[in-house]
Amino acid sequence: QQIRAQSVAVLGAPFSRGQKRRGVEHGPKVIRDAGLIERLSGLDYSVHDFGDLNFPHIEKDEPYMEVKFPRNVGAANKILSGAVSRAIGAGHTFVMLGGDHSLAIGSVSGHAQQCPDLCLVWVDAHADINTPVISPSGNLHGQPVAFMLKELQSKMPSLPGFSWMKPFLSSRDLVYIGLRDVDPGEHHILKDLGIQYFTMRDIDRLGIQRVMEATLDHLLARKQRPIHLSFDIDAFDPSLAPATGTPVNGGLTYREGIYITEEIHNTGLLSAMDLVEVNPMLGANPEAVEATASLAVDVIASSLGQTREGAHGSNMEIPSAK
Ligand code: 5AB
Ligand code: MN
Ligand code: MN
Ligand code: MN
Repeated sequence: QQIRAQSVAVLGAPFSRGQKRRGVEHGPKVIRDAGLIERLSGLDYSVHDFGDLNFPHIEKDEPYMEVKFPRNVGAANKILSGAVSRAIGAGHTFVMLGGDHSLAIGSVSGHAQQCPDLCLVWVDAHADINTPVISPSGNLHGQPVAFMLKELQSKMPSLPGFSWMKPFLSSRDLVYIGLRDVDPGEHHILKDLGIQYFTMRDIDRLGIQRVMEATLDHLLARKQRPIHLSFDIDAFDPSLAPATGTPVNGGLTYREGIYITEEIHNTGLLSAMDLVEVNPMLGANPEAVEATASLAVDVIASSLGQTREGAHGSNMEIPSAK
């Protein structure tokens, strides 16, 4: 089953209410300004840039328990979910530019509407699996995975703004890579549900090659199915990706990050991806912002088939000597 489409849809999601810092809503603009569309057009795709979504601003949005902006986050994700479902239904490989990571709720659920058997690779310093009840911050960008998992359904309060969505993912269809800042409640959930994860320590022990082998084996050994890659730029070391809201030391090297995306591409099964948490207001200077945005472009291009070894068309010949 080859699901690789020859067209890519790019959609910006300028949204920041899943956390408290301003600026991450400008992520789509700086990633485009770093040359994303040109880079993807250089690969073998027709690129459809659908621009940025328009999200409503819901004025009255009191916290629910400790959870901040539930109605705004719920409404934005409902809109995003519909847009992703339509793009995948039209046959595109889908790329979502965030915005904060609460947007994965809409992105992955919209993808799942078209591809109910999808699996999820979550590349992040964080597990983003707090339930609204255990979240230490109340920020929804630290909770998206909890909304997706069937196994957590009974632990999830009904938040205002989320009546449109139902959990759709089994915990065995998810693998984390890059974890190094996991809250106690999250750690309990990971262990309790037996979720497969590879922390930075696991990458130190095994090397990224064996981590990717185990990741793809876990998700694809029984059957080939569509992959959703949700890539939080804070998975990288802060020296490489400084312009982000929740940096954690000791992250992925450039080569580890690109190896992850090359291996995902090589499966031929990547169906949709998110690139989230680029915040241009948090770089110490313009260079820091440009470095982070350009890294985001490299991650997306590599996920879609840009290789380090190079490539050439099948009709190429070595020109003869004159
Ligand atoms: B990100 C924290 N676990 O729940 C929480 O950047 C951080 O999308 C979440 O991975 C980080 O607030 C969310 C402490
Ligand atoms: Mn995240
Ligand atoms: Mn993170
Ligand atoms: Mn973050």
